[in-house]
Amino acid sequence: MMELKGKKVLVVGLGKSGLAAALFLRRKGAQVTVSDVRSAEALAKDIPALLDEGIMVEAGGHGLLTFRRQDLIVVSPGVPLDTPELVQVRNFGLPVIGELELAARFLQGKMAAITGSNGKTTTTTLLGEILKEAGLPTLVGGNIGVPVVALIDQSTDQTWSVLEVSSFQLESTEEFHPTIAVILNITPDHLDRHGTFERYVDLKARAIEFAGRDDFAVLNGRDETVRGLASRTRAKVVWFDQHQPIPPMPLPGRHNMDNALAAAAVGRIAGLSDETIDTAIRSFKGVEHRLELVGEWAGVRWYNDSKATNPDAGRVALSSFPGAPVVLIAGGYGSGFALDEWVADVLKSAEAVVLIGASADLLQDALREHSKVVRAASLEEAVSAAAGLSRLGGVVLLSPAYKSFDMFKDFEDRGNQFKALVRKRFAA
Ligand code: UMA
Repeated sequence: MMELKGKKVLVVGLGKSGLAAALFLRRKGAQVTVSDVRSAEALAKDIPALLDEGIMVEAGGHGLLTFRRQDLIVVSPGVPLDTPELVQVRNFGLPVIGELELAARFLQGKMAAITGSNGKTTTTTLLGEILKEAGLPTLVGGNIGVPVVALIDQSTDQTWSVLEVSSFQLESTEEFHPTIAVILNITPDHLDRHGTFERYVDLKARAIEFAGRDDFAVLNGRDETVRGLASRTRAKVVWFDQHQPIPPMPLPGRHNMDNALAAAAVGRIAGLSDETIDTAIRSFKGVEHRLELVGEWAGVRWYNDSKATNPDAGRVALSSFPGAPVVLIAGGYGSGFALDEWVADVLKSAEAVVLIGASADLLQDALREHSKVVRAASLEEAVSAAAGLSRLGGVVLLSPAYKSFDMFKDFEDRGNQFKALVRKRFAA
């Protein structure tokens, strides 16, 4: 455990992670400053509580001098390591770590970390349910929405912390090595931040690269990229696609079976019985915004898959309803995606497509061979159009394959608006 008392520590980024990290560091006796590019007005909600705790705040930009005056810098996941101020201070030899690395050094008990391009949140949630079913003291956090530092106070040497871990968080780890690390799959995502697919793969590999011989790497043997990572770890490798017996996953789709297999493999390593694992999986209800059933009206099932923020997640959703006529609502913010396979799957699996958002022009062109593609200027218009195009026994699927930031605050906002519009239309 690192000594923080009296140390000058800068926290970069004042979102969920930065706020939790700053308060934790202060409680440990550090002299804490927080720096954020947002204006003081934008940060007004959090500043008084920080000042009350004796934490200094730099708003409206990152000052190089502020960065140079520190003993340690803790970055939020959303802050890239190639931010100029961070590059400069790292050249001076100043330690820069992420909120995950900081938290992992203080978290007691065992850690299971789940990473991958898709399925992280479902697998993390399911694994949490499995460990709870076994009566083990379990905490769930990380990229799923609860900063890892916020778990420290509740952890004991008996605790299992199940952590959803993103490439953004892995970028700033140094020795983070969970007892069990799962890599579900790797397909291109976040290339606008990481630059190349190779770099993105390298970041995912960090989930297992610092592991010791007593740790476990639970890997997907059917994913070629993941398979290639087995040689980059000292941990014992477990291929989760070979788990037997196959668990009874109630959620649709091959990908959900993979998520269940991965969670089951971790449960086994943790020493749980197949019966306990099966009971938890059987009663699993899934996660909001991931192929979430909103309801069924007039013989049509409406699904909210707003979390599909890249084409691969969109493909996964499209493959989940074999034989059913699907009306797909897609489009949004983002660039640099390879669309060929998504387009092929849309042509094959979607009877009609409603396009929304910033990528609508691009997608309309990409889908020119599809006979039924319409445009909608708002999500409300998209819901109306989809209702008109849907058929008995069919599915309306919001699975955008793009990020949400063109029209919404985030993917949760997009999913919530969708559900509200659908329910207003049918359930009122
Ligand atoms: N900021 C700076 N300088 C910069 C960049 C950002 O000061 O150069 C500031 C912003 O002005 C803002 C703050 O940093 O005030 C935001 O920090 P953040 O982006 O790290 O957001 P948090 O609220 O701390 O949320 C983070 C994760 N966000 C990201 O990775 C972008 C959340 O994942 C995570 O749930 C949370 O920590 C708790 O661990 C979200 C996410 O979008 C859901 N993750 C990506 C994904 O799933 O695809 C990786």
